[in-house]
This record gives sequence, C-alpha cells and structure tokens, in this order.
Amino acid sequence: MGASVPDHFEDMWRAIEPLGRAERSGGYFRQPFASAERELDAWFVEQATARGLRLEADAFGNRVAWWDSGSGPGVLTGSHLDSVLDGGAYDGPLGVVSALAAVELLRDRGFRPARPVGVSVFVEEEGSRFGLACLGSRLATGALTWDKARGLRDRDGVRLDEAMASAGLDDENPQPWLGSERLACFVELHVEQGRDLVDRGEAIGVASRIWPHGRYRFDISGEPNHAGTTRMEDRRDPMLTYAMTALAANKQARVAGQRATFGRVDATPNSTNSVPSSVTAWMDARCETDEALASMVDAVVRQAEDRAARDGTRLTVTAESVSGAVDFDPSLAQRIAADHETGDWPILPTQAGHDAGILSAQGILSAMLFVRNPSGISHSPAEHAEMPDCLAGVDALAETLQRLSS
Ligand code: HGY
Ligand code: MN
Ligand code: MN
Repeated sequence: MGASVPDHFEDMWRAIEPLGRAERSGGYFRQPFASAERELDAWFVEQATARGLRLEADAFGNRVAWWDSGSGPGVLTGSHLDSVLDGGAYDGPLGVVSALAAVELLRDRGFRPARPVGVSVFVEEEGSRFGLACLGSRLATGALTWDKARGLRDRDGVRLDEAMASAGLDDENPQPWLGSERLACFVELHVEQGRDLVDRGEAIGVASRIWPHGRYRFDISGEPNHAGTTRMEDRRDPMLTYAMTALAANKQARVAGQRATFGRVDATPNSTNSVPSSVTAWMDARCETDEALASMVDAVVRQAEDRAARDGTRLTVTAESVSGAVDFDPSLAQRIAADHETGDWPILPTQAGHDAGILSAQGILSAMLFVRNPSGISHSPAEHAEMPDCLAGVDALAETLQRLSS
C-alpha cells in the first residue's frame, strides 16, 4: 500500500475497503487492537506521512495528524476506524478519509490556515470489544480514568491493558491530554445513521444534538435442568425472564416514541436440551432526554424484576456505558450550516453516539457534519453512501475547516 503521493478520496477508499471485511456477510470486523484495525492504523500513519502531516500518538492508541500552520489552539477533525461486529464500511472511516481528503483539497487550493488543523482517529468508538462506547475519546479527554478502564475485558477475557500492550501501548500511567486549551473546536464528519437527509433530499446536514443513550447488562440466573424431564411448573428458567424483558423494553420504547434494543444475549451453557443456568443480555436504550432515559430504563428493570419473581430467577442489572444528552453549540452549528451554494444545510438531531459528543461534554467546542445515507441503514453490511455524496462531504468539510481556521 506504499503511498508515495497523497491518494485522493476514491483511492483511499479503495485501499481500505477490503480491510476487515468478512467474506460471508460483506460486513466489517475492525475491533480495536486486532489485526484489521491495526492495518487501518498503519494505513492512516502512511497517508498522514505521505501528506507531510505531523503525527501525534497518545498512550491509548488515539492519533492526530497535524497540518502545522499559523498558531494557537487547533481545529481538529476526524472520527474513528473501528467498527461494530459485522458493521458497515462508512461509520467512522468516512470521517477519517474525508478529513485527509479535505486537508489535501485546501492545500491544493493554496489555503493557509491561521491555526493548526488536525485529523484525528479515536480508538474503540463503538465499544464493540470492551463494551464502553467512545473509549478512546473518553480516555483522551479524561471523561474516563485509566484506572477504571484498564481492567475492562473483551468476550475472551482479555483486559484492555493487555490488548493495548500487545499493540505496543504499554505506558503504565497514561494521562488524558485533550482539552479545550489545545483545541479551538472539533468537527466530525459522519455518515448519517438514519433517513433524515434522504427524506429531505439533502446531501449534507449538521448535528444539533445527540440523544442520551446507554448500555445495560441484565444478568439473570436460574436453575439448570433437563429440557424434557423437568415439569414446566418446576422450572426456574432465566430464558423466560429474558424473553419477557426484551418484549417489555420494546413496548416501553414504542409507546414512548424512544428506542430500546436487546441485540446481544449469552445463554449458559447454551445447550439445546437443557434449561439454562443463566442468561446475560444487553439492552441498548436511547431517549430524547436524560430524564426519559432514566425512567424508561427504570420501567424495564421493574418489569424484569416482576417477571424474575414469577419465574423464580435472580436478576442484576449493570449500567455498562451511559452517555448523557449532548446539545452541540447552536451558534457553531448555524455558522457551519449557513450560506452555501445549495442554501443552508439542515440541522438535525441524531440518536447515535459519537466522539464529538464526548469532546463536547468535556467542554471542547464541537460540531458534526452528516453525509446522506440513501437507506439510512447503519451498523450493518448494507450501510452505504453514494460516491457523489461522499465527495460532497469532502467539499463540505474543506469549506467548514476553512471557515473555522481562517
Ligand atoms: O452506537 C452508536 O450510537 C454509535 O454508532 N457508536
Ligand atoms: Mn457506530
Ligand atoms: Mn461512528
């Protein structure tokens, strides 16, 4: 992949497309500190180097490639390269590739920023391996301490600090480093995960806010027994408690116009002809306000507890990853959205979490650009954005970076 001269958007996109793609589904497995994601990390270093950008790497695996120009706090853009399990190609990488291409575009036009412009890659944004969303940006900004994070384990029991050490990241006491004193602002470009832009017939949008959202682990224990010889009335079946809870969550969310999903479940011993001894299931819940999130989760937990009492099972619920509501700075959003050839870009909310949300919550002026997703589908091999819209996104990001770094 040796890039001697900077690749343009399509070249970069073609170069990374095969990395981590599964033959069977066409989906992506780019989990942090595992092979495909490490190949992407190496690709990013190569592309930044080919552009003469100054590379910074922190102790957590995050990277920033700086276009050193002007002085003072920088304007940072970028996103993430990791994916959910069997995810799409665009969620994350579109923001990183577009950022590298936007910097190239500005340089080709002879623009000289009055302040440094950085392209960032944050690790483990999806929390798909260690369970906590936006892990890299939370650690970089100090939203999460290393002590709390280092012991997080993946599904094979590998600790975060072990996985990082295997990637050569073995600082004993890594410190947060990213704050508002270093950055004038952060702007993340991201494929839209929804249909708002396509329904409006728009290619580019700006984020107004991120819904609060969380991930909750339901541990349900019962009594392992024979699937045939055990009378129904004698069972303490955790699968029943789980099944009713999944239905309860779906109903709570539908009735309240919110979002709740059980997308991951582990049954032990996962034996076809046994009543399980335990079931662990994870709920992803998202609501318009922090209060609505708390009350919806409470309602689901209460119904799960009632059902556990009836089933004779035992339940514990653990909040594994919670992100409060993020309202992006409205004046920055309007400044970015206004006065374009096609008119003002729409400003819209999202239910998806992003590193921009973490930086914003930590006091760094932040904004997001969205690029049209024709189906709205995301976190799926079917996730897609048309190339003309991707290139419109590069233009939009270049224009935005120029506005913010002039
Ligand atoms: O899950 C999310 O909200 C984001 O796509 N990481
Ligand atoms: Mn995602
Ligand atoms: Mn993302």
